[in-house]
Amino acid sequence: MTSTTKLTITQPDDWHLHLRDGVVLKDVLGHTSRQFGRAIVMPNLRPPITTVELALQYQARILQAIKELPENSQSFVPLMTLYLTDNTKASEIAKAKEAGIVALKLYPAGATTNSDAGVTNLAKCDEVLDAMAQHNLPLLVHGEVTSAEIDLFDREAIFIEEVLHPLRMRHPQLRVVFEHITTSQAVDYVNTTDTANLGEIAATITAHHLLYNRNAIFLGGIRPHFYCLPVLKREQHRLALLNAATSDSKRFFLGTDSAPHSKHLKENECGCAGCFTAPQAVEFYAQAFDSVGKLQQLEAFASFRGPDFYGLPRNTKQITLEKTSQTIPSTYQFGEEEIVPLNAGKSLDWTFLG
Ligand code: OTD
Ligand code: ZN
Ligand code: ZN
Repeated sequence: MTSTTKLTITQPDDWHLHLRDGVVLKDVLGHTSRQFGRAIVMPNLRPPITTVELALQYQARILQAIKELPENSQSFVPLMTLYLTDNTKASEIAKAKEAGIVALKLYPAGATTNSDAGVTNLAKCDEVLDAMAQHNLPLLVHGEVTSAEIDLFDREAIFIEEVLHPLRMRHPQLRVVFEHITTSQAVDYVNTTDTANLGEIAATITAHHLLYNRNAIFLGGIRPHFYCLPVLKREQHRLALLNAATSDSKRFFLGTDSAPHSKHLKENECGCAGCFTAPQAVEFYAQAFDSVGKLQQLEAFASFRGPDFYGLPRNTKQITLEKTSQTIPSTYQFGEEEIVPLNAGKSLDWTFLG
């Protein structure tokens, strides 16, 4: 009897990624471009990427950084997004489409890292959302309510009822990606939604939400590298996500939400939110799929459903993973600082060969 030892699949894409900017950009980009063909680049810089002009300038900096990477990483394609604000103009949408921007991102103000400029009142965005539906530009949603009085662990489930569903009812042509879902309620909503009368919906799922539940944050002490937003949830939610990701549904696809912060900003009295998973992203997903005997579903989740949703061609290159154990390095270079990857120093069953 032999078990699967090598897995060759179409090169995957990362449909939700934080690349940052400036001195760390090249270091961050190197990890993702080694494994993925394309990535949707999140616009939550400081200041945020709110206009087509800013997005094109950011894209140019990324393309410049790509030129300094190894040969086999140079075909990487960054897909750009705009950060929706109360003041985004409807006229910016046609320009965005024209410039190849793939989506707009909704951050409820204050929901996550660098979201202070986010939307305070979605009613102010009705015209923009209509223009997006008209131009077939999807809305990518950070799906958490932000009121301080709502329990952190309930914010996603409440967002569905209070914000997401009403939003789709008001804009029935709008296509939506519910980003980095973390709960069974989100899985159920995406699975059972009325697509006869409402716009298409899909969801991205991170590797860390497939592999860990909230105990990981508190295992023998406080573990800042497992803290992200939306925060890890109970085991029952992790199981629902794993079930969705490995199912035949076209609505769930890969988005790492790899969100790098320097070691000192994570290991801090008020540590930043975000898990840095880019260096071993594909291996983490393989580990999760393998844990339930569903490796045969990995290619659809990682490489097919994302491009199909965005109306882009699937990648033609292939990548290979081997079931050989690797030890995750304790740190990587991050500009002039260091960064700690998720599960640093621990071993992983899978290794990316290229
Ligand atoms: N979550 N950290 C960040 C973004 C994500 O909500 C997200 O997309 C970040 O640092 O940009 C995080 O925990
Ligand atoms: Zn988010
Ligand atoms: Zn993110």
